[in-house]
Amino acid sequence: MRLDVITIFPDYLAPLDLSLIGKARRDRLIDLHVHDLRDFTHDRHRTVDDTPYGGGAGMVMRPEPWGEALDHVLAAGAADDASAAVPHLLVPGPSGVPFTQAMARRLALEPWLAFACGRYEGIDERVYDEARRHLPVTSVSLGDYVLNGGEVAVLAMVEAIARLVPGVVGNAESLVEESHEDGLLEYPVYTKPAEWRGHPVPEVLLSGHHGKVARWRRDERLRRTAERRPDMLAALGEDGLDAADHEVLRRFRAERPAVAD
Ligand code: 6GU
Repeated sequence: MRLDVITIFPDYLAPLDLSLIGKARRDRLIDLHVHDLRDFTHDRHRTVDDTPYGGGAGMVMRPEPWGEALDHVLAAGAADDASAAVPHLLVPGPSGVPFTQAMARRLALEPWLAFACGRYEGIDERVYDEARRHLPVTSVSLGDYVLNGGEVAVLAMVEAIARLVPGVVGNAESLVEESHEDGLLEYPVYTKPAEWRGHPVPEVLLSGHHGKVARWRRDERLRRTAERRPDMLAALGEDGLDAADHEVLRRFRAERPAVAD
């Protein structure tokens, strides 16, 4: 998979040299290119922003450097790999569609992704209009809060996507048994010692009884999801839960009555 990131802070992306993603790059599973937007300016001050038409607070990123940077990415990608058609352009920002595990799974199947990191009040809208003439363009948000720029969001998205590319995570099984893969949060985990600072490991996990362990883990997933993410339980609906699940949830709710909002 080829990844291109355009940013005025290339150093922000340095962590992508580390850990699993760094290894995937060295193994040539991920071909990551970071581009400095200022390399596509032509004035002495390497200006990328200007005041907004219509007035208002803050600065807007000018379209010309973005146009040249995207032209460069398209040309460089095509030169490196004639089979790569065009990238899917992802634009991180708080006004995008929610980035989810399902979206990460879909994007992990694509051969070429490009990320446009905006700063200030955003990028001149015509950059998207122009890009959409040649490429699929998707605005994506990590959640309902505001970051100063897209770089930290790109770190998160690249990690979420790249770990789903075959070969990047050694143990493919560990990708399946995860929060957000099947609509429930993950169960709590424990390792040795069996007792630590007066806290014992739940006894069922030491029993060697696989059936009981599996039921306990399912119960804990239901309990956690009901407590932390009632929206996920609702989305799972009746079909996602069986009679035993409903009984666990009923007992859990009786123990801990819901707080009215
Ligand atoms: Cl993806 N980018 C920025 N700049 N802010 C955000 C975000 C993304 N997601 C939530 N807030």
